Amino acid sequence: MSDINSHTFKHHELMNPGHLGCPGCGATIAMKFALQALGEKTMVVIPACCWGVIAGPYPQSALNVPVLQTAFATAGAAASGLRAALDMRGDNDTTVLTWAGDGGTFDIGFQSLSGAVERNEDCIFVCYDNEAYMNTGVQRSSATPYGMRTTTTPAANWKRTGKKNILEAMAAHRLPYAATASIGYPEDMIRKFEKAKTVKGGSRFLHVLAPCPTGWRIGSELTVKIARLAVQTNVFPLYEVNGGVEYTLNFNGNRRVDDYLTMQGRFKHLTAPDYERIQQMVNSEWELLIKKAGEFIH
Ligand SMILES: Cc1ncc(C[n+]2csc(CCOP(=O)(O)OP(=O)(O)O)c2C)c(N)n1
Ligand code: SF4
Ligand SMILES: [Mg+2]
Repeated sequence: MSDINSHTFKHHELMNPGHLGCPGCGATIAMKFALQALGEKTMVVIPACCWGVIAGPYPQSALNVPVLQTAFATAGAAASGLRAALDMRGDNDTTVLTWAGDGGTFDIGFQSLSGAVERNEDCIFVCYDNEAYMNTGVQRSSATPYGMRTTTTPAANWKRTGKKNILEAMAAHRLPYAATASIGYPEDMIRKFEKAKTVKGGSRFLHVLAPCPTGWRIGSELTVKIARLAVQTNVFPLYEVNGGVEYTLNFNGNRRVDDYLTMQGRFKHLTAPDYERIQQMVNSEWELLIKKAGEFIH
């Protein structure tokens, strides 16, 4: 990738060293990069999720930007109200950023997000995806991948359905900009947040893979490595969609899914035929993406 390792940070640190996340929390790293790109004129809307805890109890805060905590299902609506209030005050500069987990995006928050994006609200909507309801004890969501054990898909009943393709669902709203990002590729992620900030004309959506050592049953030192492997195996491809239709692929992975799956306790029950099945699923999604992008573009 041409520009993936060539970024210089523009903004000073907007996250404090202390926070209430677990050691190695990918969602915490994701926020650090997002704010480095967006800068201090940002207001963050957080529904119920791990980040509702990570930020800390008022008057303490891990963030040096304002935070509005809202109900699990309502990030899109709360952000719309905040945007309207800022606009009434003549403040068009401040970025309104929703920061929801996969449960608050793919599942219970989906109607609110879809409504906000259909109205083309001038906000950046982010899903930090740790692929389950982590804050309440690792229950499956519709972002949980095929093969994962969670507390609601335990033992032999590991999840047998695939992950919802949230980026396609958002692209179907024909919003100005949507992209995937991984905390394992900070330069690419920061570039996408900077782009989301400058794109005018309505809603932007970013889907960020944020591994969770607790729920994925990995060592806290492996978060970034796993986030990179997800991209290198095409399990979580990096791409952008302009206007809901124009696809650009940012990275061409060539490793087998086994390299990703075998490092994680959440998949340790899987056998060779399961790896093969998942490889086939990944390959067919990747081929669809190539068709949409026309070709792989650096
Ligand atoms: C209406 C409602 N139902 C359930 C809850 C309990 N709850 C709080 S956080 C959470 C899980 C959030 O999962 P996700 O959005 O994926 O974020 P994560 O915790 O994984 O960061 C749940 C079920 C709630 N706060 N409100
Ligand atoms: S449970 Fe997972 S997402 Fe939540 S704070 Fe811990 S590491 Fe982060
Ligand atoms: Mg989650």
